[in-house]
Amino acid sequence: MGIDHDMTRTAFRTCPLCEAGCGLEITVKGGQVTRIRGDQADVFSKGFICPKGSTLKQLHDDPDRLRRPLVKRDGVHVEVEWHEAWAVIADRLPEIIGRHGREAVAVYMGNPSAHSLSAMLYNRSLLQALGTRRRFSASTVDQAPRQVAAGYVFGTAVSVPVPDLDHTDFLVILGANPYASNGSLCTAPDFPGRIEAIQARGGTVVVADPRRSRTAEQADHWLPIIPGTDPLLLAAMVTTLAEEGLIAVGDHVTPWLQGLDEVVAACASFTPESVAAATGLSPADIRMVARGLAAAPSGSVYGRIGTTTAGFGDTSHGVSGFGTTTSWLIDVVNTLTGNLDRRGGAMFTTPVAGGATTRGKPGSGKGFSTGRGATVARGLPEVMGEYPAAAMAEEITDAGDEGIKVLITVAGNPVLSTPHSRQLDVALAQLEFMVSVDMYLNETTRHADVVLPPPSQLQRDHYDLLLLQFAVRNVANYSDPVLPRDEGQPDEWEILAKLGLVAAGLGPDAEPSLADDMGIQALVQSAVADQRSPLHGREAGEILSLLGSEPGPARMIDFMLQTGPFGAGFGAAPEGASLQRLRANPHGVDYGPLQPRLPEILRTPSGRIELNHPVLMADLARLQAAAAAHAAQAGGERGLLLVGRRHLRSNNSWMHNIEVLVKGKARCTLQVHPDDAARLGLVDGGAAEVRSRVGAVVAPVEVTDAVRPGVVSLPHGWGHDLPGTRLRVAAERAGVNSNVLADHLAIDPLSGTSVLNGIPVAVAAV
Ligand SMILES: Nc1nc2c(c(=O)[nH]1)N[C@H]1C(S)=C(S)[C@@H](COP(=O)(O)OP(=O)(O)OC[C@H]3O[C@@H](n4cnc5c(=O)[nH]c(N)nc54)[C@H](O)[C@@H]3O)O[C@H]1N2
Ligand SMILES: Nc1nc2c(c(=O)[nH]1)N[C@H]1C(S)=C(S)[C@@H](COP(=O)(O)OP(=O)(O)OC[C@H]3O[C@@H](n4cnc5c(=O)[nH]c(N)nc54)[C@H](O)[C@@H]3O)O[C@H]1N2
Ligand code: SF4
Ligand SMILES: [Mo]
Repeated sequence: MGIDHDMTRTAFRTCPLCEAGCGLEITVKGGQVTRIRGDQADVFSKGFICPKGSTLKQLHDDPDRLRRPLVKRDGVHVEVEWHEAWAVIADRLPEIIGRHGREAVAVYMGNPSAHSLSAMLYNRSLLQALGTRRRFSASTVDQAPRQVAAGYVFGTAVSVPVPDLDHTDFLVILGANPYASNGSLCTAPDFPGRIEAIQARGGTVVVADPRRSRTAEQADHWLPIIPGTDPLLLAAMVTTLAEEGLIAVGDHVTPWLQGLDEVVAACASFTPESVAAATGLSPADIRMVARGLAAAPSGSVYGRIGTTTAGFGDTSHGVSGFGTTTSWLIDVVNTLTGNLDRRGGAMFTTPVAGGATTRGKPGSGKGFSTGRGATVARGLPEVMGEYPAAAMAEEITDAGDEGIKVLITVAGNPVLSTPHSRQLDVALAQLEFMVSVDMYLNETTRHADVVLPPPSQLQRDHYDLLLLQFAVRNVANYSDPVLPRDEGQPDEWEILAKLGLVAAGLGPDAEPSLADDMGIQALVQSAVADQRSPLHGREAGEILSLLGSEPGPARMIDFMLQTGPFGAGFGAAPEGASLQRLRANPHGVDYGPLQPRLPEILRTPSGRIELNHPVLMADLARLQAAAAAHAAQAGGERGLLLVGRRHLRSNNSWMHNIEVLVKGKARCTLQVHPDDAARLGLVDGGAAEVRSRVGAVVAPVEVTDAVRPGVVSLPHGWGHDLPGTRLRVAAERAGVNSNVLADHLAIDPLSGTSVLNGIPVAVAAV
C-alpha cells in the first residue's frame, strides 16, 4: 500500500472487538485514521456501533501497544528485532521439546483468537506442528457447556441453536446482558435494538438474572433468580408444560426426535413448587414463563454466561457446575414448545464459510464424544480437543515429570481470566520457557520469555469465521486491512505458522508461506477427491490457479466461501460467494433470514435429535442430588453468592489501557444490596473484603438494589497492579481480580468449564 499523505479515503471494516461484528466506516487521511463511525450501509449492523468500536484508532495509536518483539533478559523485557526473537525461540523451544517430549508444551488460546481471522485459521497449524494434547483456551471459562450440549443432542459442537431474534414473539433471556455485552453465541449487531423491536411488535421479553441488568430493566418481566439455579427453573418449566398439556413439538421435528417422554419423566421431580425456594422465584412466575412460551406464536429461550458458568449445590461444601445440563434443558424447552428450528424460535445458522454443520453427510455423522486423554494431576477428560483452563496451574506444578514446561499463549490473559488466578500467576513463574503472541505486556505475558506482537486490528484483514456461524441472519463480510503494516512487521498468521515451524526445529528462518502453500494444496486435493465436496471431480491444478499464489488467510477464506453452501464453486455458480464477490461488496452480502434446517443439520450417529443422550440424562441425576444437598443444607444459612457483570466500555481483561473507555467513575466495585449492606455494616464507597474458599480481595463497595439480596457482584478482568507490565493507563485504575476468588475445583464435569458465578463468599467491612 502506498503512503497517502494528503489523500482522504474511506475504508469499511467489520469491528473485531466483540461478537456483534458491526460494520465500521473508517476515514483515513494522510495515513492516519481521523474518524470511525458505524457503517450505515452494512447489511447486518446498519450503522450501529458501540463506544468500543471507534476506539480501534486509540488501540492502534496506544504507545503501550507492542510494535516490536520483547525478549526477557535478566528478568526485564527488552525490545528486539524480529530475527533476534525467532533466534531465541529456535534456540530454546526445540531443545526443551527434545528433552521432555511434546506433551511438555501447553498452549492457551484466548478470546481474541476467535476474533482474528489469522488466529482462527493458523492456530491450527501451530497446534499441529506442536502435536501436544495440552491445549487450553478461554472456552472452558465461557461457552464450552453450550457447545457440549449441542454436540450430544445435534451432533457437532457448533450445532448451537440461536434465537431467531428478528422474528420471535417471546424471548426468554437467562444469564445474558446484551445491553452490555452486545450478545454472545448469537451474533446480532444492535442486539438491544432487536430486543426493543420484539416489544414494539407486541412481543414479550423475560430476563432471569440475579441482577437488574440494563437488559432486565428493559424486559417485560425480570425474574431475580438465585445464581446457579437456572437448570431447576428450566426443569420445572418442562414439568409445567407436561402437566398442563402444553407440549407441542411440531410435525417438522417429531420424525427426528428421540427420547422426549424419557426426558419429561426425568424432570418430573422438579416442579414450580419444589424449586421455588432454591431459585427464589414464585411458582406463579415459573408457570407464567412456561405458559407464555407455549402460547406465543413463536418463542425462544436463550442462555449465556450466567447459564454456562454458574455453580450450584451445597454452598458450604462447594458448588459444582451444571452448564452443559442447563444448555441442554434450554434445548429441551425450546423443543417441547415447538420452537426448535422454526421461524421466531431457536434456529440454526447456515454459515456462508467454514461451517462444520454444512460439511459431511447431511442428516447424520459420527456425533460428539469426549475423553481422548486426561489431565495428569486431576485426570480431567479432554473436551473439544482441550483440557479445562482451571487445570492449567496444577499441570505445571503438580504433574511431576509430566508437568508442563513450556507455555505458549495466543491472545489470552489467563492470569486475570481463569480461576484461582493467584495460583496460576505463581505457576507461570516456574515454567522453563514461555512465548506469548500478544500486543500487550500484561499480567500474563509479563511471564513470557518472548512476546511476539501481531499487527494492530486495523492492519490486518478480517472475516468473522467463527461468530458468523451463530448469526441471526446468514451473512458474509470480508475486510481488507485499513492501514499498512509497519516495516518488518509480520502478519499474525505468519507469526503463528512460523512459531509452529520453529518449534518443529526448522530454524529461525523457517518460511511460513511454504507451509501455507502446502496446506492449501492439501485442502484442494482432498476436496476434489471427496464425493461430498462441490469440487468433486474437478482438476486440483485448475482450482489452485484460480485461488492464486498469495499465501495467507484471504486465499483460505476464498476457498471456504467458494465451497460453502452459497459458494461460487470456482465458476460453477458465478454469482455465488467468493472473496472477489465480498471485496466488491464492502458492506457485506446478506444471504437472508435463518431457514429451517432439520433434518440435514443433524450429525448424530442415529440421525436423530438425541434429546435423551445418556450423558445428559445421567447429569440430571447429579442435578437432583445437588438439589437435595442444597435443600438439606444445615440451617438454610447459605451466605452470599458472588456473580460477575460486564460493562459496555470494557472488554474482558483488556482495553483498559484506552483512556476514553476507562475514564470516569471506577467500575470495579462490589455491588451489594442495601439489606445485606446494612446487615454487614457496609457503606457505599467503603471497602469490603470478599473471601472465598481459595482467596480474598478487597474492593470498594457500591450499595445498590440492582442486585438481589444474598448476591454480590464484582466484574472480572481487573487487577492491573502487578509489577512488570506495560499498561500505564490501566495501572492507574487497577481494580481487583475477581478470579482470585474463583475455585479451580468447581467445574462442570461434562465440559470442564469453571464456576465463575454463584461462588460462595463471605463479605466483611474493612
Ligand atoms: N470471573 C469471570 N471470569 C471470566 C469471565 C467472567 O464472566 N467472569 N468471562 C470469561 C470469558 S467469557 C472469556 S472469553 C475470558 C477471556 O479470557 P482471555 O481470553 O484469557 O482474556 P482476554 O481478556 O480476552 O485477553 C485477551 C488478550 O489478547 C490480547 N489481544 C487482543 N487482541 C489480540 C489479537 O488480535 N491478537 C493477539 N495475539 N492478541 C490479542 C490482549 O492484549 C490480551 O492479552 O474470560 C473469562 N473469565
Ligand atoms: N462490553 C463488553 N462486551 C463483551 C464482553 C466484555 O467483557 N465487555 N465480553 C464478551 C465475551 S468474551 C462474552 S463471552 C460475552 C458474554 O455475554 P453475556 O453472557 O451477555 O455476558 P454478561 O454481560 O456478563 O451477562 C451475564 C449475566 O448473567 C448474570 N448471571 C450471573 N449468574 C447468573 C445465574 O446463575 N443465572 C442467571 N440467570 N444469570 C446469572 C449476570 O448478572 C449478568 O448480567 O460478552 C462479550 N461482549
Ligand atoms: S458492539 Fe462489538 S462489534 Fe459492535 S462496535 Fe461495539 S465492540 Fe465493535
Ligand atoms: Mo467469552
